[in-house]
Amino acid sequence: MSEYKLYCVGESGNCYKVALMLNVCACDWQPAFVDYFAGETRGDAYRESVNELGEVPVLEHSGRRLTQSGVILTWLADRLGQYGGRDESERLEILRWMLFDNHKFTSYYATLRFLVGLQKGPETPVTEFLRGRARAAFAIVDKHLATTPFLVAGRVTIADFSLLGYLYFDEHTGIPLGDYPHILAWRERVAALPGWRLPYDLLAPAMKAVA
Ligand SMILES: N[C@@H](CCC(=O)N[C@@H](CS)C(=O)NCC(=O)O)C(=O)O
Repeated sequence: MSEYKLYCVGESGNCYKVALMLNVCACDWQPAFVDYFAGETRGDAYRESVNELGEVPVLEHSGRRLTQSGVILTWLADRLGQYGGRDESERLEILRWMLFDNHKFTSYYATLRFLVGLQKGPETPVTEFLRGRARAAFAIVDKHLATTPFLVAGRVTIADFSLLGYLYFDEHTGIPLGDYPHILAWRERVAALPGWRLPYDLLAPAMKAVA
């Protein structure tokens, strides 16, 4: 049995954020498949025994369960002494970007990708709204990255893993990343880390098709 167990869904960028951190830190970890598409996270059993919030990712370590990718990333950075902030100012900057990610960057983009890229639903006022909000968040990040190679402190941190969580998936969203050249270059820089893998390579065992 591995040291870390990650309850996850293969298609989830929120899970990928944590899987990527575990992998680039060479942790001994294994994915545990959660059948999101069959409603497992919405069931009482999952909410009572795994996560009352009804979400993945959940990281289990030594009998303890942590949820929320931002919390998990922060905990791992502290525990492993890697990819965290080196002083209060850096730690607050990382937190600032991860809060922005959870509210404005991942949230709108992941919902858009779910509706358009995974469910392959039609264009609606909702998808139009989500795309507009995601594009606004992308523009903010692209502008920030015009003057720095990584989001915080000029080096890779958990903030990068958080905001990049959905940007290595290739499902159609109607937002060409080529519109954001600094985001594209940043995505390549992070992909050069030893231990970096594409999402479906890291999370393949947590996908229904292969479980
Ligand atoms: N802010 C959370 C978001 C987690 C989240 O939304 N997870 C999705 C999968 S990507 C989920 O489990 N959804 C289950 C549901 O809404 O029923 C995090 O970063 O961990």
